[in-house]
Amino acid sequence: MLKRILLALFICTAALPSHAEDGSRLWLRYDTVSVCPQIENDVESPTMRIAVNELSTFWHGGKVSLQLMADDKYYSLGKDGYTITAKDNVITLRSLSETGLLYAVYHLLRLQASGKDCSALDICEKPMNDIRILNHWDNPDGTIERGYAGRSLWKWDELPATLSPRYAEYARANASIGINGTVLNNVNASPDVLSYDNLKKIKALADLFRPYGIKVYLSVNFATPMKLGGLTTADPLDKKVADWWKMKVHEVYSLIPDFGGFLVKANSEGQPGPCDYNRTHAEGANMLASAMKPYGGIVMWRAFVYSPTDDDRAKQAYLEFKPLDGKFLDNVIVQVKNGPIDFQPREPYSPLFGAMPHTRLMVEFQVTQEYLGHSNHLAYLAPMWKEFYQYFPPSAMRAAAGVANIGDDTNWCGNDLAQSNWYAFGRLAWNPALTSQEIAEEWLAQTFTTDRRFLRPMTEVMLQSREAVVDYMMPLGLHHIFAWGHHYGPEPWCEIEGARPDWLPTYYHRADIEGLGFDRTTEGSDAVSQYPDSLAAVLNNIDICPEEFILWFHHVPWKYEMKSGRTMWDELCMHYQHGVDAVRSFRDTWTAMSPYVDAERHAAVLHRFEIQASDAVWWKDACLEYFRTFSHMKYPKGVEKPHFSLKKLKKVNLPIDNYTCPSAEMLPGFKK
Ligand code: GCW
Repeated sequence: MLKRILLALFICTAALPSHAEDGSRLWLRYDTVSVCPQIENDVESPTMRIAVNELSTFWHGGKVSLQLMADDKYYSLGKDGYTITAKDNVITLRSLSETGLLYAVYHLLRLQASGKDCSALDICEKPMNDIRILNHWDNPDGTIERGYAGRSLWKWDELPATLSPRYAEYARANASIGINGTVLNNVNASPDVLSYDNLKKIKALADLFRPYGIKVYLSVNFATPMKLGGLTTADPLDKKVADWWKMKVHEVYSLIPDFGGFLVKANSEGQPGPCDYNRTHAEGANMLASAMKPYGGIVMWRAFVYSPTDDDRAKQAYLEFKPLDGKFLDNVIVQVKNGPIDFQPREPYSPLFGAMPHTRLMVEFQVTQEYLGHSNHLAYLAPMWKEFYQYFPPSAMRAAAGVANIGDDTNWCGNDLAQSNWYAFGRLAWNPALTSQEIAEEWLAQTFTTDRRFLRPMTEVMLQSREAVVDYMMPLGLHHIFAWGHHYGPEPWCEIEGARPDWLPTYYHRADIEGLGFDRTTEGSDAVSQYPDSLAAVLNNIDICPEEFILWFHHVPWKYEMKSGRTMWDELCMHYQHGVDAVRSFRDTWTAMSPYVDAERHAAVLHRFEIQASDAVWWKDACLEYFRTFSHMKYPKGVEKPHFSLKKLKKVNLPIDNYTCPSAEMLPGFKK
């Protein structure tokens, strides 16, 4: 008991730094206590020290008792589950594991920070997914593929000797939302990642993250035995190759005994893989999985494959992976992007989900906004991820990955509002049944203020934001009409001689004199038939296909009558206009929020909204003016005339390396 009290007193007298409101504290802007709460805890360990420290520093209520339990109830909640009960002015947190207790502590602090009443609690939590993992696309040179928040957090040159204080802050933020794994490097992986020197750096991070319940994973290059090991082949059925991997895996585990596993992008976009040796993805994955098996490690094998020679790109992952169902070892999880193409503003779910009942599958979401306006646009993504779960129930999977939007920017994510997507990813990976609104409200309350005059309008803005982006970029099922290379602005007309056709917008929108959209019906590419029969029948029929997917599955005549009674062209125009109007209203709402938000973050976010509002017009003008060269139809009433001519828009050259404000530079002085 004496030890416990001393610990609490020590922490309470420690001076805490005061923080500027620069976004660096994320949603963890707890007020420190002046009177130390009473905390009861019998376990002394690094994890419990963090848990007790959090409570001693930030818990403003009465006594809290932390209890490790080992009975049937807690076994059934699993190692991450926990309960929180409040009775007679004592709050009791119970779990099978210390990590579970840490999660319970963050739950309690979240309730407090969101202004919830904590006097009568009876909470029982068990995560839906066992693995809740971020995928960083960070390169050894400090750049981040599709990263829009500065450079990599990982300072490889300084590791392992120097540990940036941000590593622990990162781990703490993840633990606070239940994220329990991190893949540190890009799926386009350098073989050097597995060099002994580099593994020592990885070990330093793993040691730091461990008390927060976070395991470290690595993306590996399938040809590493050749490039690092000097072998002449990486054929997974070659014994020397398998032995090399066993040796390397042993080395990894001797440094990091709880190493999580490997993530592999193979035979995709130029990466090496088993197919280079006429082996299947299952043969490649199983060879690695066998090496991991003795240590309890897993292999996450990506199903993101497509080649330029075949027909419809949307069909290819299914065609390649479905025949392999049941052939993967049980420590392989096939990681499938939520949609069949590539993280577009709206995609139907990937038909692989549900098509491989004898294989462990996990979903890969993209938290970083590669196709959603980078860190300039607000697109709160909980509604998008919930849309996926609505078609494909979460109970069928035990793992979820999110491509991180985190960099070394002071506010971590480039845009303060983009922190909500890191937060929402974690919360939904834990519990996909949470509503988008609940998550938005608790994030806003913790990140800014619990004042209802702020929460009500801003929750609405968040909830509408993703649909607005779909509307001004790619409504009605349009997809991949981005400018070449950077995936930021519109370039539906893009033609590049010699380029892969499936990297060009014209491949996807198929605009012609008749109409617009990709015919994926049984008369077209037949991608519809990859879905379960009942759904395929709906998607295949233009009259009942959900309109948000109509141009994904059908080549629709310009004058086709939509449910609203408008022609498809008019409907398209109305969606683009709605997107533009919505973003202007977001900007105006945010402007009116200045009494509730500190000046620094208010100005930073307002600047991004200005860019987004101007980008929305750019998108609308570029797409509609271009498609009009096929439809030859007029803009309907209520749709603004274009601000820019197609000729001018075609000349736009985005400064790709400068992500801060491309469109404002391009459209000087543009105002609504
Ligand atoms: O969306 C595409 C991106 C690539 C990415 C690839 C993938 C890491 O444009 O930058 O590469 O997907 O998911 O492998």
